[in-house]
Amino acid sequence: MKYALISVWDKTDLEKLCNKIINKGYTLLATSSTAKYLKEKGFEVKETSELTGFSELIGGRVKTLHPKIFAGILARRDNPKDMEDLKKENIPLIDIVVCNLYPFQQVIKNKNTTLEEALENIDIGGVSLLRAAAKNFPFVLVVPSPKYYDEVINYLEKEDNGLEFRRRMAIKAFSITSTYDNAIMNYLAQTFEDVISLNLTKKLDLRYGENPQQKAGFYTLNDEDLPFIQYQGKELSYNNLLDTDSAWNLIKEFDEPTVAIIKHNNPCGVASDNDSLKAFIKAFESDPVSAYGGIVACNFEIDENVAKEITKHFFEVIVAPSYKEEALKVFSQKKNLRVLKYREDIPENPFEIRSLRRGVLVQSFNDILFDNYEVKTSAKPTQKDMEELIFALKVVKHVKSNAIVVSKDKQTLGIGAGQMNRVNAVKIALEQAGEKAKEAYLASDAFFPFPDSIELAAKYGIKAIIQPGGSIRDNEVIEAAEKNNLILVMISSRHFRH
Ligand code: 93A
Repeated sequence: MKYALISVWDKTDLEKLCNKIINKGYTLLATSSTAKYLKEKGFEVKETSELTGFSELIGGRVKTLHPKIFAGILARRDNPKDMEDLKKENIPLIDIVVCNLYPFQQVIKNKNTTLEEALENIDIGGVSLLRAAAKNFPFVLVVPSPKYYDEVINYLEKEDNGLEFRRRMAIKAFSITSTYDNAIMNYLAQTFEDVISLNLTKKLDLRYGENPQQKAGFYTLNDEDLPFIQYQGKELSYNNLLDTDSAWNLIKEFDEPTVAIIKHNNPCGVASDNDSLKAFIKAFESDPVSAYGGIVACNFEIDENVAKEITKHFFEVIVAPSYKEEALKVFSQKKNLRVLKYREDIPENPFEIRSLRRGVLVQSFNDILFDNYEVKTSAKPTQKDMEELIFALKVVKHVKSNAIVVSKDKQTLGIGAGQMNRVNAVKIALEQAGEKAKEAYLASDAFFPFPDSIELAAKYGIKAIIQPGGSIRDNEVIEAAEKNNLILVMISSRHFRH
């Protein structure tokens, strides 16, 4: 008697597969609900409890956890002593294991799930079945998901030796059980210190990495789906994805309609405006030269007018939370343009991870703009001044350090990024803003170590500056601002981005 054990939560396409299995001369052995389901569909099935002599115990927590099941899966078919043991105990061989697990990951997505419900959805026996069958893949076929039923049917049809196919299914099975265990770990983890599980699943093959000589792929944690939907355009590249993520994180700082254009992982133009079309035009006009070939992110639904304006220029990627149908029609005329919808229903990574050549760094996300602020000069900001400063600060938080942003009317005018000293970043931002720096606002991602940056800003006519304090020369910096009639606001948080 050849046995195939069927124990599944997800019953998708199960009949199709079982028909083939029966057709190949196997007897179906199944756990209670699966057996009931199959019997209703007209299959002849033996219940696992008939084989073990035990009815399912403690509310189904023990269904298959029995030597009569596991020895039948794990026995080495070419080992006489193993086979002798089975014979002695009257244990049949189980050559196929079709199993998929309690839907723990789905259950915990629901915020109302209690700990008790979550624990009840931790599959123990199913994981053991998958692991046992996968371990013994030289002899046993494991089928860990309905995704593979078509391939399995094909395999059963061909009846070649099939070792390579069984190995591939074994890898899938171990991948599923390890992802499953990681999801449990992450769920139970209560604090940052607990959360150290990095379980990566490849979701996209990328043509290459940052450069053509580098291989690359896109992976998600805990087997989450891709966080975006691509409507059209060329294949996404490694750099596209990197820049798109930066662009998205930036615009998520803002409530009002905001557009960010990103180049080489730094914003080159950012603008907010109640009118979304104006927000795009302002962002583009911040720095039209750099915007060429950039990534455009909008935090609003893109309509036809905005789409028409965008398609006047060359961009690599457009990303938005949603699109009006007419907007997608406009974009479709630019075949190569990648148009993405960002999926916010996909959970964020629980922490930020960066890879070193050896090891990885893990930190919580920089989700705070500032807790409190203090005006350090006798010149005081109006509410509008504060709004303008906060706009600049939200942008500078997403610029590589040392970072300086000059802006006015919620439009960036100059951005100094990635400089090794702060005064150079100030110079670059101010030079780019030029005449427009008059009465504009300046934000710095970290403190000014010397008063030179303040003096330079004053020369260009900057009205107000926002920066985290903390330099041993804070007093000299404040003095320089006072002397030049500038408004200086100090905040509590630094925003390095290395
Ligand atoms: O509660 S369990 O961890 N105990 C077990 O012994 C066991 N064996 C299989 N859950 C167990 N399973 C799982 O039950 C399978 O992974 C499958 O998802 C489900 C099928 O049980 P039923 O056929 O009764 O619905």
